[in-house]
Amino acid sequence: MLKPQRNAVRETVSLDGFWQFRRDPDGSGESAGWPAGFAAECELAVPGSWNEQRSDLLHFFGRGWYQTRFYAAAGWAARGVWLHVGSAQRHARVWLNGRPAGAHRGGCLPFECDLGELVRPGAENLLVIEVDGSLDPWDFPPARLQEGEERVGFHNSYPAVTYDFFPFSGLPRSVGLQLTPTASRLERLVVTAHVAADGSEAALEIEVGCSASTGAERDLLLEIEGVTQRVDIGPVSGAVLHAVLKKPRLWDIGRPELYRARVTLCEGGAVVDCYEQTFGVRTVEVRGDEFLLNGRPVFFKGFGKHEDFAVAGRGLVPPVVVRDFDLLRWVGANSFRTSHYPYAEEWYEFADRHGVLVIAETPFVGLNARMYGAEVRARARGVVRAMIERDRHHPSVVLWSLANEPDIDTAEGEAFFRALAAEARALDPTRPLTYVAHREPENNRPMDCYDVVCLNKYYGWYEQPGQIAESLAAFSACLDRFRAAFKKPLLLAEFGADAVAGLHLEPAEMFSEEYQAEIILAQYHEARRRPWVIGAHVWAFADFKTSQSITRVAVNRKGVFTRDRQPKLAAHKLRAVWLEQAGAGRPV
Ligand code: BDP
Repeated sequence: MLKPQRNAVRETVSLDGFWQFRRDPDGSGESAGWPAGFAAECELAVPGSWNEQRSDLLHFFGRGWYQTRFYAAAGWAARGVWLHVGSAQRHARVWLNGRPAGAHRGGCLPFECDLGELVRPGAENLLVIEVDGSLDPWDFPPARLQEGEERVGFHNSYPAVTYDFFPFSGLPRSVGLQLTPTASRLERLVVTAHVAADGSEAALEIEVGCSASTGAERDLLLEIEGVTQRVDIGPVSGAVLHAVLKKPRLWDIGRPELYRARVTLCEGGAVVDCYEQTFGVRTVEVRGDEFLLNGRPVFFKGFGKHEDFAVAGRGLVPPVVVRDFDLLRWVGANSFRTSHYPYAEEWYEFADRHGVLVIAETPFVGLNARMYGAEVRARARGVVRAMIERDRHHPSVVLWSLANEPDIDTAEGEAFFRALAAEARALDPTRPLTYVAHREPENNRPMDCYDVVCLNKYYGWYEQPGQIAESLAAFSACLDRFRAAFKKPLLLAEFGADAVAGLHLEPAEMFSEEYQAEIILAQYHEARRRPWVIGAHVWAFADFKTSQSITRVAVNRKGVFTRDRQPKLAAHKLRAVWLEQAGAGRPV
């Protein structure tokens, strides 16, 4: 699936705006005829989670129906018309003019529906999307604890989910139409660059997928950097093209060199579609104890984040994207992790354009023994496939994280994580793999098939609370245990403490800005003493909304920025360290 784009051949129609909305608490909407239109209860903004837009929706986790109207021009009769939904949290069913158009399960990746046969040209069309925001215990991530199930820290919270962030619902990303001249179109465009050892050239492999054969003779026109080639592919639906870039400009941290590959699909000599894929040329490799970008070692400085902002919830707010990247630059970070799910594509595109590294994560958080059976495993593989397919063209994505803090205590669990690694590696042999561990090495046996050990540890917070100096020894010993067990480079993926902005205590005590700053700096320096530690990501970039519990004061306050993106003391301290290190010529 290609992200919609507007170019010389393709048109897009944005459906973002205010949609009509109605709750369907008992699930009777379909039988009551809502697919053909319903009497609205209120209006909601798309993109946006519904929960914080209206007070009465904060804790609504049922089915919500959205509808909007768009006008289709008469000329649409002959054209390809696809609906693209950036994400529906958590499951969706779609109708156009009362007729079923598609369905999708899972809330963090896009889906599309072919509207070609359903659209009414020269008329107004009614689009209805039912979003099932129920807390599905079998979703990725599992949105509800099962009877008798406990996750340390997350039990006794409301709503009781298996993870530490609010289970926002709704349509958090853009919704729009993609129009192509005919129903034949390009469906896939993957550019892989193989850089010669001496950097003198890059061999490009361009995989092109088209919609099913129409029997017509097809040819593809490939344009990169002003060089054009035409390839006759016959009546088939895919081809692999090759090209060579001489003296490629390498994409790097702070040096966002990008290229564009334009592919035009012709049938019987007539142009039927065109797509432009942005890509970068760079190498990533884990060698010995180092993570190499273009052959040079990288130290990851940055954060785990969330898609989270007041009122919009998980909804995409473009000014927040700009602000977050500006703050990453301000604080001297070079990277972030899309904890704990794939983000809106705009985040990765921005990272590509600004030279920021991304650790791209699956929505596999809160997994435990009950999630490792055959059905879930098959679905999980599908999610990995969809994520890699969606995000593989981003040069900013340098590491796939296949899970956050899974509990792997059974043979089935081990098999699950070994199979997942094999799947990801087969799909994308160009990037290293990790998953984010917690607990102890013996709870993380499958780590031996991953390239980098990512580790979350909260010494001085959940363990040995209030004792920064004392907890440092335990923290160090833990890093060393993981090193001894796996002999791999280690990235400290989460560490930190809650701080209530404005709370100052001397001497530093828990929840004060001083305590947070002190613990982050102490652990950061301790970790950096180890040559095999390849990065430190503070948890978290900004405060973010969670379920309610006695351990969360309205939001998780481990952000070094507040939820409205203002720095706490820790952000200033990190800035001093990170900018000084950059100045001293240490690896960035
Ligand atoms: C870690 C989780 C993260 C939480 C964090 C915390 O990976 O999602 O928000 O703990 O407790 O275990 O703040």
